[in-house]
Amino acid sequence: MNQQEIYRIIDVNANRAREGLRVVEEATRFVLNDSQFTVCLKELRHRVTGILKSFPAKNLLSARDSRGDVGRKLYQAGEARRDDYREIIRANMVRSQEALRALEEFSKLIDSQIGEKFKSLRFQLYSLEKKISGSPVVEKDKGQLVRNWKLYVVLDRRLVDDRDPVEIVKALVAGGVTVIQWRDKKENLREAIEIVSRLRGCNDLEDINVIINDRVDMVLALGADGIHLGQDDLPLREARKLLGEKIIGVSTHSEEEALRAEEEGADYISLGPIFPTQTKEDAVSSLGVRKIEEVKKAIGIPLVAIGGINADNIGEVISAGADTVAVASAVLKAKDITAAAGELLSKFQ
Ligand code: 3NM
Repeated sequence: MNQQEIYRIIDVNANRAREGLRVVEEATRFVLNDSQFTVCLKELRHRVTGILKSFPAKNLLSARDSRGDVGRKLYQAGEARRDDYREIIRANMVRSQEALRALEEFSKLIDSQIGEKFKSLRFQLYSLEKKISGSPVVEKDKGQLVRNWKLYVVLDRRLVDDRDPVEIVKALVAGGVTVIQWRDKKENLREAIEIVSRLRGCNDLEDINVIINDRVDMVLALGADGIHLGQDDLPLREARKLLGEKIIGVSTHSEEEALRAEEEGADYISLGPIFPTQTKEDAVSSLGVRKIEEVKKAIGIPLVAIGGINADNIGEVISAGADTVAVASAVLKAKDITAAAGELLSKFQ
C-alpha cells in the first residue's frame, strides 16, 4: 500500500465523518432545538478537522479521486429512504462512527498517535449518540422512558449545600438512579445554569435524565430532558407549546389536580406530600399512602410519589401503586449517597 492510497482513504473518510456529524447536527439544532447536543457535535466535527491538520494538506488533496472511485456506483443503490428524523440521526451516527474507525486504522499506518486521536473521537461519539438517542425527543416511546424511572432524586439546592452537585449526581448514578430534578427555589440562575450544563456535558452521565424545576428557559437553554411544574408555575399548555416533546411533569396534591394535569398532556404527575416533609416549605398537609391508590386508579400516566419518603416507608408507597418514588433528604442527607440510593432502589424488587 503506498502513501497515496492511505491518504485517499483518509481524505474520503474525513469527509464522510464530517458530513455525517453535520447531518446529525442539523437535526439536533432544528428538530430537537438542543443547544448542548449541537455544540458537542460541532466540536467533534472541528476536532476531525483539527486532527487532519497533522497530515500535509497537499497529500490529502492530491490523493482525492472521486471519479475514479469504484465504490461510487456500488454504494449508491444502498442509500435507503428515511421515514423520520430519528432514522436520519441513527444512520448518520453510524456513518460517522464507521468513518472514524477507518480513519483510526489507516492513520496508524502513518502515525499511531494520530490513530489514537481518532479512536478517542469515536468513543466520544458513541457516548454522545447514547445521550441523544436516550433523550425523550428521540426516544420513540417517551411514556416507557418515564415509566422506567424508579428512584427520582430531587436535587434541592439547599440540601446540596456547598457540595459539588455533579459529584452528587455521579454518586447517585453509581447507586442506580436514572433521573434527577434540579430544584432551586432561591433561583440563582447563573449558578444553576453552570451546574446543569456541567451535568449535561459530563460523559459519565449519559444515562441520566435531567429535569428542571419550574424554568422553561433553562430547559431550552441547556437541552435538559424536561420540566417539572408546580400548580402556580407556567400553565402546562403554555409550557408544551415551548417544549414540544420534552417531558413535562406536574406537582399535584389531589385526584382532581392529577386528572387535570393528565388531561392537559402531562407526561407524569407527582403526588405529595405523602408523609410530612421539611424539604418543601409550603407543602400542604400529608396525604398518606391511601391517596396513592386512589389517584393511581383515576389516571393512566405514571405517578411519582413524593414527600417524606425514606427507606423505612418506601415499601408502603410502592405497594400502594406508585410507579416512581421521589426523594430529596433520604439520599442527600445520607452519609453514603450511593448506598442510600441503592437501598431505596432495592425495595422495588
Ligand atoms: N414536593 P423529601 S414534597 C419537592 O408534595 C417536594 O409536591 C413535594 O423532599 C410535594 O424527600 C417535596 O426530603 C419535598 O421530603 C421532597
